Amino acid sequence: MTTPNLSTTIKPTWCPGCFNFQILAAFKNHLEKEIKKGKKKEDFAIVTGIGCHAKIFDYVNLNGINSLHGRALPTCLGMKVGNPKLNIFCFAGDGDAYSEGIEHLVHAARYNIDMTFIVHNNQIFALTVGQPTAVTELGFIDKTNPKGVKNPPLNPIELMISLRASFVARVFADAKQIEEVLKEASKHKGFKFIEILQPCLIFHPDINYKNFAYQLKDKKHNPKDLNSATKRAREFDYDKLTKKTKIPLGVFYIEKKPTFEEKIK
Ligand SMILES: Cc1ncc(C[n+]2csc(CCOP(=O)(O)OP(=O)(O)O)c2C)c(N)n1
Repeated sequence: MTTPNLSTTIKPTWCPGCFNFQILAAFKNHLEKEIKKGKKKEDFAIVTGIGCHAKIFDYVNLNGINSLHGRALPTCLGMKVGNPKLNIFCFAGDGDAYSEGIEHLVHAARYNIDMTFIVHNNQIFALTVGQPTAVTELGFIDKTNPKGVKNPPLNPIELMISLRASFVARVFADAKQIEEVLKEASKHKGFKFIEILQPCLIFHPDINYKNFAYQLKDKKHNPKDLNSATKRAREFDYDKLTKKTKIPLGVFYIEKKPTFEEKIK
């Protein structure tokens, strides 16, 4: 079988060196491998929110919907009701997923929709030039917060585990790490939450994160252990980095349970 062309003719307008290019490359590689294994391009769909991350919609030659800011997940839900077999990859920013659209994320995890939700977490509203989101660190200053952010950041990994989301992972925006987690996630049926730490080179350039990270699999972490997953999730609170900061990466939590599609049959 020949591999269909997954590229479009649209030239990316991300900043040179933007970590979104790593996400794009990994996603296309993953799809190509799935198609080589026998899946059809039409088995997949792409859904995005609005933001820098959402430009990925223009660069991948797949059916789908470039949805509204914060409303990508209800769009996926509707698509799944219409076609439960569709393999949906939904891309959202942290503004999209954790600020504007947090209510949808909570319920998508509860419903256990069988789909993959990928958050490009740059801890900033990037497309609108750098306002803080729900995961921006305390004290961050911009024109909308001249005295600095006063509310502590949300911990999305801890939130997802507390909701018993059925697959919870976090990786750095490195194509190899992303491809690996997509491969792991493809074996799982249910709501697959994957957060990608994706520094924004202009408005939130935390490339330093790599130096604080460790891989959960190197610590023999068991993703079926809820208590251990919660403990690991609390190791990084998304606030300012200190000498003691540790950022666990990899699969935190996996739980097998009935999917939304099975429940509405
Ligand atoms: C309902 C709605 N609210 C606000 C906006 C304005 N807006 C467009 S992009 C954006 C920022 C997106 O930030 P994020 O989701 O974190 O993605 P990023 O640009 O960082 O990839 C905002 C606030 C909008 N388009 N629609």
